[in-house]
Amino acid sequence: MRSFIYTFFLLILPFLLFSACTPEEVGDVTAPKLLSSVPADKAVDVNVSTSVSLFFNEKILLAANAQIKLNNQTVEATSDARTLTISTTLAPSTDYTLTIPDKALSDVAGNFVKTFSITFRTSNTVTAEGTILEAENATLSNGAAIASTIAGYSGAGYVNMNNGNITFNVNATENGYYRVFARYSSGGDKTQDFHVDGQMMAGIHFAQSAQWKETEIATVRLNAGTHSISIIKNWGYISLDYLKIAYVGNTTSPFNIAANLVTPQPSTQAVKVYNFLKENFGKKVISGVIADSTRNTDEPKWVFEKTGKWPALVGYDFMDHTWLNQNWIKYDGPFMQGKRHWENNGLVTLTWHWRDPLTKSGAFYTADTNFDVSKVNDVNSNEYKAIIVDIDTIATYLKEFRNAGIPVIWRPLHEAAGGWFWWGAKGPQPCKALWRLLFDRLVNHHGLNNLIWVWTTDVSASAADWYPGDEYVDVLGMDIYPGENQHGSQYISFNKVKEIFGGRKLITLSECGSVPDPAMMLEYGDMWSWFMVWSGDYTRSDSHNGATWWQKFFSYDYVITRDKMPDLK
Ligand SMILES: [Ca+2]
Repeated sequence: MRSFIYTFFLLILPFLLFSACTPEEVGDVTAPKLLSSVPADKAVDVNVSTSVSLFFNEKILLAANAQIKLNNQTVEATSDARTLTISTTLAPSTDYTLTIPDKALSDVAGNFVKTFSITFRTSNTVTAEGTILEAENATLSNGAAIASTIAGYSGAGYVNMNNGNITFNVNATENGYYRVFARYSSGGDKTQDFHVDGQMMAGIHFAQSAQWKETEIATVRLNAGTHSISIIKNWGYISLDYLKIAYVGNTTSPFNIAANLVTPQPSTQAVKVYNFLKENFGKKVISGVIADSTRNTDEPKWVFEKTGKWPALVGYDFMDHTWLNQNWIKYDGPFMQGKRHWENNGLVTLTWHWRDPLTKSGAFYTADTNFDVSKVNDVNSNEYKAIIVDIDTIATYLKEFRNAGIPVIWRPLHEAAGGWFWWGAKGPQPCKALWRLLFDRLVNHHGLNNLIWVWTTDVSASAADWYPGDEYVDVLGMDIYPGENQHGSQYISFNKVKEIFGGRKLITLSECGSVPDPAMMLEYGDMWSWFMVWSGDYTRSDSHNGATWWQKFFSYDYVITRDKMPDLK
């Protein structure tokens, strides 16, 4: 036994060590072995800035005519001792196969490495320059399919949405805001839903475009890390070529809210309410609910019964008030109920579903009336005269509020750009003329100095065309019905309104279904001046809001309920 140990240390061990350290010596018949690689074989989410390198167990030599292939393209490579480095620029969201062919690499003894490959996939890392995420590389579902019929696409094709959805995985490099552009083609005007990490964030309007068209669709806020961005089927088919995403920065531009109301010499109380809205804007949100038209106060009462608190703001509607002498209409409903609410420090808002002024048919939907709003420009037309009669009728009700010292947050001609109400049926010009006529008639002719004027906008490309103007509007409202159980932040729309109108006006959620969770408003910065939930299921059903959500809204100290309101009389 002793002689074996002696032999091992003196003769065998030195030979083993010597062999391991100098395999290139004469008698070496073993080719270099791959120890590891960057990226590792079968790696996913590989950063596009990664330098591709292979590491071997011994020094390697690179053949002069080595045809090293990356996705079938020959690439430059350099060897340095045991490392082979590939010269290439990786694209995001791409599957790669790196192939080292026979006779490309050897050790110094001339033992060639047999052909082998490694595969990896790059991530969708987004930078300030913008990253293109081809739709054909995204995850498709519900029948969305790759196509190539429409020429001029980027990458290897595009996706026909059909009835399906397209989901992109995005790797945000930094916390902050990212602009999202879409290159698409569409046979008509369509709308699709935009989801981030499974939350419905905004409805996206795609204008008709037979050719490929790149358009900005949203600015999203992402924390560093991986996120999913989805285009979800809503209405109509589009073809999507790619999304392009670019990092913007970590802040948004500041507001510069108008100091004064647009009404000259407004009432003391209107000024107090406006100042209150301004003081709380961005910090707190005022809770509100519609009072189910003129007929009752069931909705706020229901909220009170479920939570023990009244919403701070209650909405009423002059929907029936231009129908004269109808015994079923409670003409004094908005005033009597609004007055009681105001006396308890609540805020009053009024909408006007303005029924056809001429025929008195009761219709206000474009589909149900051919009332021609463009006649607003012809003072001799019957339409113009009927408009004036109706405005004067409504003025008598607004004067009741004025005479009682009650400011009215006044929101006529809502959702005009949608075109579904007659006041929006003929495009922006007659609608703006009607708004200015309404303003002039109520403010200057009737002396209504208690109104705070709310214009309901959308965020389409034409939103600014519909705007009556800074001198006629105090607050910008959006009506958002995000669908059932969608309490995510609506900051994309909020920030778009701010951007389109220059941050000079307060922004409110003038009507809504599911209310964004106020904690999300705080986190994402879409602290709307107030929210006003619509009646019925929108108020009461758990699928929209319901008792549990109302209790949650009122549990936040930055949600203003009526008991938290100061006396603004
Ligand atoms: Ca494409």
